[in-house]
Order: sequence, then structure tokens, then C-alpha cells
Amino acid sequence: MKKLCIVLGDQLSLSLSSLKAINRETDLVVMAEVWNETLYVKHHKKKLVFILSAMRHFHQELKKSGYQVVYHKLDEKLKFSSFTEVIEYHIKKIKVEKIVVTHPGEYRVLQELKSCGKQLESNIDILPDDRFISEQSTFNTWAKNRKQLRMEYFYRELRKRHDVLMEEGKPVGGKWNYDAENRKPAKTGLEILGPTEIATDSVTNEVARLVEDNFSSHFGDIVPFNYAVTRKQALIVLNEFIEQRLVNFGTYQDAMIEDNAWMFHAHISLYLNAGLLLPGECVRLVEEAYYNNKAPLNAVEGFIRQILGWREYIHGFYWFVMPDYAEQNYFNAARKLPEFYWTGKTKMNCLRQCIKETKENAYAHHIQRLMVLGNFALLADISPQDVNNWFMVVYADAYEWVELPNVTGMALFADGGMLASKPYASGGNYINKMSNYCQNCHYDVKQKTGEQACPFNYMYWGFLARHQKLLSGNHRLSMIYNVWNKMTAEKKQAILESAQQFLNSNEIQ
Ligand code: FAD
Ligand code: DLZ
Ligand code: SF4
Repeated sequence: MKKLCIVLGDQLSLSLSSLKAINRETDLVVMAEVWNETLYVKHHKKKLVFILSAMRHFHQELKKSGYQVVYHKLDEKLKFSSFTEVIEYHIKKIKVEKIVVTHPGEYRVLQELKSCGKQLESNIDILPDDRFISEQSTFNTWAKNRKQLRMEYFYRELRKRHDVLMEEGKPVGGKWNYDAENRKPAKTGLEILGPTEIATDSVTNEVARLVEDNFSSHFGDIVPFNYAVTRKQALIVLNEFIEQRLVNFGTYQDAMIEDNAWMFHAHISLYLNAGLLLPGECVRLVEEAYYNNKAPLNAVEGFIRQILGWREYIHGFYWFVMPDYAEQNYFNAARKLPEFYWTGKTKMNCLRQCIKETKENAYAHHIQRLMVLGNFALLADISPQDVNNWFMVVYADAYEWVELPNVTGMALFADGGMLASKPYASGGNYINKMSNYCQNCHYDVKQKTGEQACPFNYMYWGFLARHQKLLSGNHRLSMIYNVWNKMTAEKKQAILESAQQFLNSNEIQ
């Protein structure tokens, strides 16, 4: 009798709880490329190449570490649609005492594994997901009985609990948060090194051919492919970030520059989310960089807040609010996603740039996702279902546990404020301040109404006016509603007419 350990495609860590629970010489590990996982959303081609290549490399690593592993490739004679079919197949072949799996990242997969256990009448042990710093119970205990679930307070708890950037029980430097220093636009002449590029090998090339042959209708470019596909390579990316870009990470965290997709960001979310890097090691290495005087506190605290704060919070939040959360639609937004989100064909330069880079890289940084791509969808009342689908498709780091709260909660405020304290809505001014996109735009960011005016400007007010009943009670919006209420009737009418004309125009069909 053996244990059957299923390692999912985003669980590529040798320290995984399921691997720790088996005997590497006698029990069996199974990894499988299955059609349902490649097709449940039409993933960006680059994401497919990344995941499948990283899975195949991890299989080699498991073998080297002495595990008994069976690996099923997508294009082999023996094809599997689902994890259930894979488990069923192995249960028929060998006597299985128990199935062991680390808790999956997505609710959908958890349901599948649970019902598979029932259906096959086999024991299935779902072990805690140890690819995060905190356990789910920590979030649940923190969240229970709280009126509001704000990231900042969960982050402070974790700083204390894990003793990160702490000195005698107080935050290093005296403040928890240096965000106010992290909002600078990029100045001209700033030197920004390109991202770390990892050369492809024969495994990745083979997977790239498989993806081209089988998923040609999916969005996105495969070439150039410079992503890491092993832990060793991912550590190179992380270390180069710490050596070269961390120093400026904080200051220019929100800045956007035309034709520079990478800025001073780390580009590691796809590795963290697939298990190639662990959040704890990223936090410790960056903290060390601070104590070794390699980077200032605003950069180090800013980065640590992204991982120890946002990433942990988002993960805990997802499992706390699922499954109902997937249905949230506070504004009853129903417009379908404009075609330009796929083609990039729009006169709005900010959106054109972000979509072009997303297509090329399966990557955009946070402010591009939030304040350009998400902001437009919010202002135009685009259906949360469509927006979530788009964000799940286009990014190499997208899994529902992280994509859904970021889109439904942060970008769209479609949960009515469970995650964010107010909608991240903004006019063109913000984009103009934080980027140089407006310099090359068909529209004029300074104009508020009329054909030439920046659509973000009138759409911003149009959104606030449409949803005044739902939003005017929010004290963080009271100043802005005061401005709206004081506008003359003519001005309001001109804004609303411009917004209506734009929303009915070809530009957003
Ligand atoms: P950096 O800016 O260098 O930050 C470092 C790390 O912090 C990231 O690698 C990531 O692991 C973590 N992090 C930062 N912000 C967040 C956040 N809000 N939530 C969770 N982790 C965070 N992130 C994903 O990993 N997958 C997604 O599908 C995803 N979808 C998003 C959708 C929207 C609308 C928004 C606004 C944000 C989304 N994010 C998502 C969060 C964030 O944009 C990405 O994690 C980040 O851009 C990844 O790039 P990076 O590694 O260069 O990050
Ligand atoms: C994303 C993904 C893809 C594209 N393909 C596979 C696959 O073939 N086999 C697999 O085990 N995992 C894959 N994954 C990752 C899973 O979708 C992921 O494990 C679940 O979304 C749970 O988070
Ligand atoms: Fe975007 Fe408006 Fe600036 Fe054009 S003018 S780039 S639409 S913010």
C-alpha cells in the first residue's frame, strides 16, 4: 500500500507539505498536464509555456531528489482531462492507502479534489498550503468580528508575529508605512536596467511548440521567452532585483513610462505563485539588504509590504470570502469588455501601451493593472465577470486566489468595500502625473469635455454621478462629492453628455 501524492502545477516547491508527508522511496508522486487546467480559461500562451516548462523541470528535480515520480505530458497517447481522471487511473493501477495533496490555490480545484475523494471512496488528505508565510487560521482569527478587513492592520500583525523590520517591538524607523515616499513619477534621464533574461533550453522549446500547435487561438506572444522555469533561475532573478533595482523600487513604485514595461519592479510574482520562490525567503533577503545598506527603508519596507502585507492578506481574504465572492457586482455593472482589451486598438495611449506590453510579456506592473486597465473598466461599468476573465487570461501570475480579490475588490470595488475603503477611480490627471503616456495620446488630458478631451476625465465624473446613491455616504469621497455638487448644472450636463457619447461610441464596442 502506497501513498499517492499529487503535486499541482503551481506547487513546485521541494519543501511542499504533501512531499514532506510521504516516503520518497516507497510512495508515488504524480504530476500531470491536464486539459481542463490548460483550458478552464484561455491562458496567455506565455503563461502556458511557463507553467508546463516549470512543471517538467520540477519533475526532473523530484527525480534527482530520490522521489518515485510519474509525469503525464499533455500530448502523450494517454490523455487526461482532469485531476480526477489522473487519480482514478492511478488508483486502479496500484493499491493506494491514501491520497495526499497540498491545499490547492483555487476554490474550483479544492471542490474537484473533495468530490473526487468521495466519488472514488478514497481517503484524501488535504494538507495546509505552506507556500505562504501565514496560515489560513491566522487570517480567519484576525478577520473574525472585524467590521473592516484592511490590509494595513493584518500587515502590522504579521510584521510583529514574524519579527520583520522590527526593533524592540516597534517598526524600524518609527513608522509602519513609507507609502508617502513611494509615489514619485519617473524623472527624465533615469537609468532603468532591463529585466533579467534567462535563455530557453530544449524543454522550454519543446513546450513552446506544443503550445503553438494546440493553443494558437489563445491571446499573447510566446517569443521572446526570457522567464525562469526552475527555482535556481528564479533565484537569479530575485538576486538581480535586490542588487540592481530594489534601491529605486520604493520611490518609483507607481511610475509608468512608455515602452518600459519593467521599471524597478521585481518580476517575481509568477515564480512565487508557482512555488519556485517562497515568500519568506524574499522577505528575509530584502530585509538583509536593508541591514547591509544596499537599499533605503522606503524601498525595503515598500517591497516587504507587497509580499508580507498584500500577498498574504489577499490569500487569506480569498479563502475567507469564497465562494460567494466570485458573484459580487456592487454597481450592477453589465457592459461587456471592449474588444480593444484584446487587440490594443484604441486611441487612448495609456491603455494601448499597457495592453501591448501585456500581450508581449504576460506582465504589467501593479499601477498599470490598477490605475489604467482596472480604472477604465471601473469607470465604464464593465461586467466584473468579463474583467475577471480578462485578468485571469492575460497574466502569467494569475490564479483565482490572487486575481479575484485584486480585480473584484481592489480594481472594481465590486464587493462594495469589503477589501478597499474606496474605489480606486481616477481621471486622466493621475495617469498624466505618474507617466508620460499622455504626451503621445490622441486625446488631451487637460480638456474635461468634448471630442478631444481625455475620456478618463468625464468618465470619472460620470461614474461618480451614476453611483452617487451607493457612494456618497463614503466619508473618503465626501470632498469629491462636494466638488461635484457645487458644479453648475451646465458643467455637469456637458460632462455627462461627453461620457454618454463616449460610452456609445465605436471606441469602446
Ligand atoms: P512587485 O511590484 O515587484 O511586487 C513584489 C511582489 O509583491 C509581487 O511579486 C507579488 O507577489 C506581491 N504583490 C504586490 N502587490 C500584490 C497584490 N495586490 N496582491 C498580491 N500580491 C501582490 N498579482 C498576482 O500575483 N496575480 C494576479 O493575477 C494579479 N492580478 C492583479 C489584478 C489587478 C487588477 C491588480 C490591481 C493587481 C493584481 N496583482 C496580481 C497584484 C500585482 O499587480 C502583481 O503581483 C505585481 O504586479 C507582480 O509584479 P512584480 O512581481 O514585478 O511585483
Ligand atoms: C495553470 C495550470 C495549467 C495551465 N496547467 C496545469 C496542468 O496541466 N497541470 C497542473 O497540475 N496544473 C496546471 N496549472 C496550475 C493549476 O491550474 C493550479 O494548480 C490550480 O489553479 C490550483 O491553484
Ligand atoms: Fe490616457 Fe487620457 Fe492620458 Fe490619453 S490623455 S494617455 S487617454 S490618460
